[in-house]
Amino acid sequence: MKKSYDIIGDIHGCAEELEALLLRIGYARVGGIYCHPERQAIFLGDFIDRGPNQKDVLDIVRPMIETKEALAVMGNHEFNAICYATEGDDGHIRPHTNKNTKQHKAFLDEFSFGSDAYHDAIKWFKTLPVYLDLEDIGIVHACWCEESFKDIETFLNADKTITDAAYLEYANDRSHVYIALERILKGPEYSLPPELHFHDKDGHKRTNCRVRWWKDSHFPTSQRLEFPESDLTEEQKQALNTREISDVFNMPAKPVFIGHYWLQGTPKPLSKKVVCVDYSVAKGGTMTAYQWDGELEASEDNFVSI
Ligand SMILES: [Mn+2]
Repeated sequence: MKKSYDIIGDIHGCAEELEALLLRIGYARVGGIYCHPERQAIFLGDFIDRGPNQKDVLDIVRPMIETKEALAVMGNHEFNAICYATEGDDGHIRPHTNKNTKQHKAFLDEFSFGSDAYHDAIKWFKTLPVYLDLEDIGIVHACWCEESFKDIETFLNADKTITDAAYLEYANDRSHVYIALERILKGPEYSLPPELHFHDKDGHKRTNCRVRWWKDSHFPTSQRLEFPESDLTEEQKQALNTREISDVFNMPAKPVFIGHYWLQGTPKPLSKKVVCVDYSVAKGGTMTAYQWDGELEASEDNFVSI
């Protein structure tokens, strides 16, 4: 069994960068499928949306996963795509609003809604597990949360794929399934006090922000939250530091690899046990991999970027 992994971050339709990265880290195309004699690739999800080559990406990763040259988990973009395609009791589980359709546009342009190719892609997305609890490492798109894994246990199949019943349950935003899947696939959020509401890059008013769940409660609250580029003033930071984050996050015992967070700059681990491999390739950043060879603590020397 292969014990060395190349863990590859969010791809978002950037097929050229993905191929360049695979070649750089020693994969070769044999019979149309990228493979490595000694290593296995692991994809962190978010294959689709945003970038220029949606179909090309699926044509690269699907055969790798089907032949076990690679493992993969589901990203929130594949999950959203399934919900956009699936009817619940009250219309599509992800409503076809302008905002949701716009976020999904690059994919819908290449896979026209309702076509055979579209249904085939959606069916394949459903085969992606929510997380992978491997012997020595954990793999999940946004947040490693064992409590949430337990909360949705009965709504997952043995291979950690999502049951049809879970998608219907998710349509109720007060269900345990909704809360757990949001946390696992999109990451935990924090409700901001009214004076700290902000507008995101699309002009949408945001009343909450992402939590850096890998920073435990020894860090001040302002460092555990993620704000857009505009930094907080010293006063705002101090006001925030008097507030607590009520959610408790247990730090993983083994190395955990995530994507999702659109990081920038030179890759480095988020902590000794948590590594994010998403360096914003679809926003002018890099396609990045972490080469794991059995170490118990993550090292910044193990990143490769294109
Ligand atoms: Mn994501």
